[in-house]
Amino acid sequence: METPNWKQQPHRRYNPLTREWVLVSPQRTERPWQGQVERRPEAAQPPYEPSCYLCPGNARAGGARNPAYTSTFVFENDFAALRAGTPPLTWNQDGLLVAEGEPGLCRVVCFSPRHDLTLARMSVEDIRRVVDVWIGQYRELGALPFIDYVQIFENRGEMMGCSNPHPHCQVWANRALPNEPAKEQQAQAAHLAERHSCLLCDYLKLEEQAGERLVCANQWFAAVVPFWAVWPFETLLISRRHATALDQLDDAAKTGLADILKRLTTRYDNLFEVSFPYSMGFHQRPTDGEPHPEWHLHAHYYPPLLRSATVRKFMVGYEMLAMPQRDITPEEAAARLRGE
Ligand code: H2U
Ligand code: ZN
Repeated sequence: METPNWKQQPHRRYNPLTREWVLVSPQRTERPWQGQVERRPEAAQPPYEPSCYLCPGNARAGGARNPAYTSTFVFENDFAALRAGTPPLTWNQDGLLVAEGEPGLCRVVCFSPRHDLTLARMSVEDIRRVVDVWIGQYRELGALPFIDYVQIFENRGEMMGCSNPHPHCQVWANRALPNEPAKEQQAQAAHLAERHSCLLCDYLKLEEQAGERLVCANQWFAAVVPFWAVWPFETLLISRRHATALDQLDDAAKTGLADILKRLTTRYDNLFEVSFPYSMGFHQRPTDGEPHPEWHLHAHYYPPLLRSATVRKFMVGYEMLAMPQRDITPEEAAARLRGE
């Protein structure tokens, strides 16, 4: 099927994972690119920062002290949003006032003892250790009877609410499937039931044929600007082999994941020559004990930067009240991420 020329006309695109639409207005970026990019020099971070609550040996809020760790380090979040002992009480008044007690756990994962590193600047070998920690956390937390979903996510950069440049991520695990994975689960289950194939396996085949939205790939993973992207340089990292979760990756694929994480974050950093801010996270099989063949392991990257290191995208106005909207097409965003 020949793709219409979407470069000129406003149109909406369908997100088959969430079954929602995004408005694309490419004519607003038709004006030629000025090539001018404001750069904001970044303050260089020291390898060890005495006031950092994530650096080895330092004190955290609430009195705990980090060990002198030399690789990765996991601890219970001192300000956890979820608590293990929360009773799962329910409250329902006429179907309109509805609430449930939500038990869960929140952890913080330090990627490296080095305060000045980021995933883009860590070695593949060291990122592989982080991948192993993620798999360990997914397994350990997912095995708890009151945990049906494990969300691994990273906020990077002040703009995305990251509290500290020290390389780290968070793991929140809870009883009920959260909204975003719940939408994706419904869509993936429906696709499997209707077509007897996996939604993201099918989607990735189309993207590999088209090529224009591919950002980078290795034998195990591919990163694309999804056809339905909302954030200017949003990407979707997809396992090329069907795997429902991180725990199904074999040894080579785990290293493949470390490799693609480094490549993708490096492409982001190259875009505006800054340590690129984003929120990212994995979506994968819930840990409710069901096999969930419909689930396909992937990660979303949602970066807020738009035209330069200082101009960012805000979800305001029309987007809060009506629907998400973007100006730069996913095809153009992918080309820029590839460095074209
Ligand atoms: P973010 O940078 O994504 O906010 O993650 C840092 C987390 O670290 C945050 O959730 C926790 C915060 O609650 N934290 C501690 O657990 N102990 C501390 O001493 C400070 C911050
Ligand atoms: Zn630090």
